[in-house]
Amino acid sequence: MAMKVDLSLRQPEAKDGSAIQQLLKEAGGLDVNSAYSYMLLGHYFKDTCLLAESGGTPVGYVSAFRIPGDERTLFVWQVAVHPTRRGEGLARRMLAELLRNPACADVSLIEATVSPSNKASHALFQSFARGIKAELQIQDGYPAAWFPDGHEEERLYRIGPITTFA
Ligand code: 9YT
Repeated sequence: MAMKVDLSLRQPEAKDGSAIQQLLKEAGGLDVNSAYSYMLLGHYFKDTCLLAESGGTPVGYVSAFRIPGDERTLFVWQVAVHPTRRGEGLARRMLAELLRNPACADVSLIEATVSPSNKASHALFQSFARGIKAELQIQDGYPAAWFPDGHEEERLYRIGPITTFA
């Protein structure tokens, strides 16, 4: 087995957009959005996004934003981990790091949508909620019928109240 180079976590920048899109392609199971959308996130939402790199290559990524008009809620858009770096707790580490960021100091609720086949995100949010003794509610989100192309439904996950990272 190849030696694993240490990980570093940092905020993404606009210029990381193409490499992040490539990570999403390799990670599988998530929507591969345009490189441009990852550039926008790195440009305008960098405070609430996180990139994990190994040897300068992205191996983990979390995108999130504070909901306009409801700034205490952090919407976690995508949590992606490269197949070669699964099972190391990287997703959890990125989420915790994000919440520790001063930009998230007064966040008290996490929302995300997760499709039924996305077992990794389901397990992540379930164990994350348990770890901080918060409640996890799973509600209807976006039904499959709203998507054009055989996309699964997206169920709405809500985790709160969050106090541990305050
Ligand atoms: C938390 C997370 O990664 N959700 C995925 C939402 C959606 N299926 C997407 O953007 O891939």
